[in-house]
Amino acid sequence: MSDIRHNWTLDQLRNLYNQPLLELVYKAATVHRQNFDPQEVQVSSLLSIKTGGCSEDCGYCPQAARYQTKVKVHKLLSVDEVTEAATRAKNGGASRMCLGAAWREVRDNSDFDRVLDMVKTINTHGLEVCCTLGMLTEDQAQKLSDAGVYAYNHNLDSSEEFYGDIITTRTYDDRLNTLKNVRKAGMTICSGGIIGMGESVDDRLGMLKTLSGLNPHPESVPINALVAVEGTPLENQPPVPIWDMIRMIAVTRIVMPKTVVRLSAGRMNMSHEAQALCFMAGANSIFAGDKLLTTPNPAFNEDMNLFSILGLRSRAPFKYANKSEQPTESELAKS
Ligand code: SAM
Ligand code: DTB
Ligand code: SF4
Repeated sequence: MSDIRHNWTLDQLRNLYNQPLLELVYKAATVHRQNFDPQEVQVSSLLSIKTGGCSEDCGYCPQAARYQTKVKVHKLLSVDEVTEAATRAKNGGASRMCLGAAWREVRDNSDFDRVLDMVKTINTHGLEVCCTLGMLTEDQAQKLSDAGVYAYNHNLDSSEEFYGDIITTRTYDDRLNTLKNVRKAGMTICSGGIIGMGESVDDRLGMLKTLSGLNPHPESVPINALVAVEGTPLENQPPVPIWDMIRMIAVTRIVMPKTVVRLSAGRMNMSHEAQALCFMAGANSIFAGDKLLTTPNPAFNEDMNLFSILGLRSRAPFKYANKSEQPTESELAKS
């Protein structure tokens, strides 16, 4: 089993990232096999429960009110609408439903009460629930946890140094503080970022340094390739080379060996062969279903076809004991 470390230095991360690509993939694949069943992939379904009209200025985001994008603004969905979507996701083979809201932060009002009802209802359908609703106070985090939220997604997005180039309406410390509240309330942490926004390799690695410095490590780390959306300040960013995505996933796998690494946004621009290399490099989760929050994602059947070609299978919900996200040694031995 690999050691869990919280003290990776930037130099060590650079050495990992810059080694010959196939060496890096081989090392990451080895770490992956020591800690997970490499044929198992966790499948999440995403649903935007409140779309657009957000007060923040995140440069990548089509849901920020200040940018002219084609996103159709929608107020908070009803519990029934969300239940219907959860049933579809479950029948499609997802183990987790992730509810996203275009909010800066949660407010203590009837919308929040409705989200708590959504969470309780989805749990009764046997799906893990993840929420991504913006910043949380300690008290709000506890309410979500009590309602049965399994994971809270709150991304650091990039390094602290680059953060201010992309977002000015909140700080890196605000993000870290919400993560602290999530941890305190007993939910698992899902936190990662985006590559392809114009950041340097050091910025990508700086983010991994911060994430791997958290103790315990986040249980899941989504790595998104920027989806450059018309109307956002980042609309003209060139697509990130797939080799960067593979390197980023591999380094994430090596430095957080027991964390679920999610190959997140950006798969519409990736071939099956490219995605196969990402799985080889240690990715073991995806968002499935033909829509992310507002942008397209591969169709569910296409992903199941890819799984069948690669010999991968979807992980069952609540599979591992005590929210650890990875098998115990005896569970691994049985797989
Ligand atoms: N409003 C909440 C927040 O910002 O935490 C939750 C929803 S927000 C859309 C969730 C995450 O989606 C962001 O932190 C960002 O990492 C990712 N995201 C948003 N737009 C994206 C894009 N165009 N390409 C890739 N990832 C994106
Ligand atoms: C994450 O890291 N990626 C997901 C999820 N967390 C919420 C969101 C991706 C959004 C891509 C742009 C869109 O569809 O609006
Ligand atoms: Fe709002 Fe979240 Fe989009 Fe930022 S990423 S503009 S906070 S919805």
